[in-house]
Amino acid sequence: MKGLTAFLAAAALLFACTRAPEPYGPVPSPGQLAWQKMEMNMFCHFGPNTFSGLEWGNGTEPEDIFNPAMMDCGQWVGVAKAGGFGGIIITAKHHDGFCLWPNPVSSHTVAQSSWRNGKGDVLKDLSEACAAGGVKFGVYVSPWDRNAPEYGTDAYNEVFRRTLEDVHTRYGAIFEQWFDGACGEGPDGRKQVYDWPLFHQEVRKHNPDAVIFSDVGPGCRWMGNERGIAGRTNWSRLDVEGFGPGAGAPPRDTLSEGNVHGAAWIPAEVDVSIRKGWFWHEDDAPKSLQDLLGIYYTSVGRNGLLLLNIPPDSRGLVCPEDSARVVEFRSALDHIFARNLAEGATVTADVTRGRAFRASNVLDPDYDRYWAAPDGCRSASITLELPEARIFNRILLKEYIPLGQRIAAFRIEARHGQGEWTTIASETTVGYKRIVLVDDCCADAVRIVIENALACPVLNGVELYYDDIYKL
Ligand code: FUL
Repeated sequence: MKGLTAFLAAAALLFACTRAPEPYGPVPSPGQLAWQKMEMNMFCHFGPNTFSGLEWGNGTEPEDIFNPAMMDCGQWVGVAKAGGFGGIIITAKHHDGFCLWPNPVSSHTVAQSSWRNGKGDVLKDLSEACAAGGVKFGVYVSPWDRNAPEYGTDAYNEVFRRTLEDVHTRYGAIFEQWFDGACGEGPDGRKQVYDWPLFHQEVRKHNPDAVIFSDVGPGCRWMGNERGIAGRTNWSRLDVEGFGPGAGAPPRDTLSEGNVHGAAWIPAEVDVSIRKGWFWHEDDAPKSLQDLLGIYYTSVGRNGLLLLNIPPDSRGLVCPEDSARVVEFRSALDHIFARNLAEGATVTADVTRGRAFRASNVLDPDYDRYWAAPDGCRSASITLELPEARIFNRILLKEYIPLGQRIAAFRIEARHGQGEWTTIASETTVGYKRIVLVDDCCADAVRIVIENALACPVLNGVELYYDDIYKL
């Protein structure tokens, strides 16, 4: 009897330790997870402002101003692919109200312009080019409208719903719907009370997997600035109760860091333009390669998704300066992240959960294989003994977010030869992807010390890289 009890106890312990950890807090939906894995998307601001030189058109621009004589969306898609952007989001309608497709509930659209004799349709061309190129298609549709005669009355909510219905039913699957928070008043002081539940419902009806962006989600959130810099601490959770998009949004530092105990999974999207303006202007120029690499580290490297705006010019093409910069950016990233110097390491942890969750899983490229500490364990460390001393200056960590975001504080230590362990970085959150920049470090062992986690930590990647050229 005693033997049986002991056997059952041992079996229970084994079972407890081979079970996957319970998720902690809110977790990403399948759509949000697929979205996060895209890492970088391309934004395209295009419309009357491309021709007028303005950033916010006032809605009275004649339709004929829109005349991109050489427009070729296949070229935009080519730029996206060269840059490694998995999706393109186009300003189907910006604040000036001009619609880049023949929206039947508006009289301020491509159909009223003489471009292609009123038969042109940017959304049709772009969605087809995206489908042909294997790039996902997304839309920005500004709720604020400086042209719609109904704006500022209840009737506008229905006009906007029908606008969304049109966009979401004519152009195939839409992976992201962007709702801008900007909402100024028209010259006559008109204000609109938006019916957000109606708008969300309309999007979900036609594209249930679309991630809905606004300052407060629900799919992903604005991260509080247009400089490309997410919080060094960045939780993918947010409390939205009592808040709304635009003026009703949480403070910017909250948007940038999220809420540690936030009730909803609303990860950060980092929107920033390759140029000063969102729209193409003749006297503007692309950011430097160093600036773009910095933005990569403060967006993708800080648990954010980078939405980089590359605005087509007045010919309807991405200009050569911008496309060349995109190609340079991609080749720099490919160079920096070419070889994972953690490969070949022997990985151990100071605690074990069972074979299925062993420490060496952090080297397994299969996304769903991860290292997990036992339940109740809030601190743990994982050590990589490298085959020989190696020089690195970027440490990339991945938390297995299908189980929620758990790590709140960690440090990275390095050891060379028989020397002491030295702390080379101390940080807070990890999330989907965290890239820590350190000075050149030569070490034959690296230790990730998780000092504080909200539930047993889970990591599905520890990688080391050496940037020998661009060094920020
Ligand atoms: C802002 C807008 O007002 C800008 O024009 C731009 O579209 C940017 C992405 O969002 O709120």
